[in-house]
Amino acid sequence: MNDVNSRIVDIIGIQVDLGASRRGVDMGPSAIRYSGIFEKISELGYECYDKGDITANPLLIDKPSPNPKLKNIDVIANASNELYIKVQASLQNGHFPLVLGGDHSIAVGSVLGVQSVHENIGIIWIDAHGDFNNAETTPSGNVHGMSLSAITGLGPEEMIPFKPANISYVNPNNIALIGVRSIDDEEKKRLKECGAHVFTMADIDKYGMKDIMKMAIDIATNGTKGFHVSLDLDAINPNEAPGVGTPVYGGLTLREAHLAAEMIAENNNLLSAEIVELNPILDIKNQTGELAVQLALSLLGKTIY
Ligand SMILES: [Mn+2]
Repeated sequence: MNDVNSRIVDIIGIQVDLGASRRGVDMGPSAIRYSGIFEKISELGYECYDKGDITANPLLIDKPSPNPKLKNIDVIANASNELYIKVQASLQNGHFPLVLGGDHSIAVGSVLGVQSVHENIGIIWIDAHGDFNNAETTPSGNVHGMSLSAITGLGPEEMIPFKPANISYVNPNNIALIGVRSIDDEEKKRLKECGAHVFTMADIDKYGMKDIMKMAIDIATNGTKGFHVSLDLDAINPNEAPGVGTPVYGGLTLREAHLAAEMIAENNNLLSAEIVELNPILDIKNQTGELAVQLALSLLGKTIY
């Protein structure tokens, strides 16, 4: 069990959907708030602050990208910089930042914000995709598929112009990617070469979620100050989480996702978390928004009994 009494949660929304090809995940924070995230975290015994939403700078939205392989890069880097500052401030105050996306590009801001305070963190990245392309390998130019690569220092550097030189990249050996089932060939090669640990859906079928999570937590805590969880809701099977921009069948069940979140909470090394890629337009009666709240509560230590 987490020591809930010693923890204060800052909810930080970020309404950015320009890293994806399909619009609408900018409404994710609203849908999650609508499902009562603030009240439910408070009921769990935490002190909770809603820090509002970061929005895309309108002056940058229509700015042509200097590189067609990095669509909307300036507006995304700008919003990620704001997120970096907010996450850093939250941790410096001794709070727990809970980031609500937005598309997955914004993870560069949250992860580097945590890294700037804790210096040496691990990451558990739960996702149907690898998010490990860069400008050279991307088939689409959508930067939400490049954020994990950027924070390991393998590009694109343009996503993280705000990273101070003295803050190190995240060591791929401390990264566990879970739930993967859609990955580009070049992306696969790059992930294998860098030393990140990838647990595909086939691995979960074979070993079970419990053993996979044990391994993932070992990886993320090995020699680190703790870890960040980046939950892309498309990791979950689309019949249970239909409200995502890039659904892929054959994903995690609701119970597997909860098991992951509960094991993370029990381990007590979680420094920060984010939930991304919720698209309310594609959702069914906010089912995925409700699910996001339930998973956030499990991450924060809610148990059934
Ligand atoms: Mn993702």
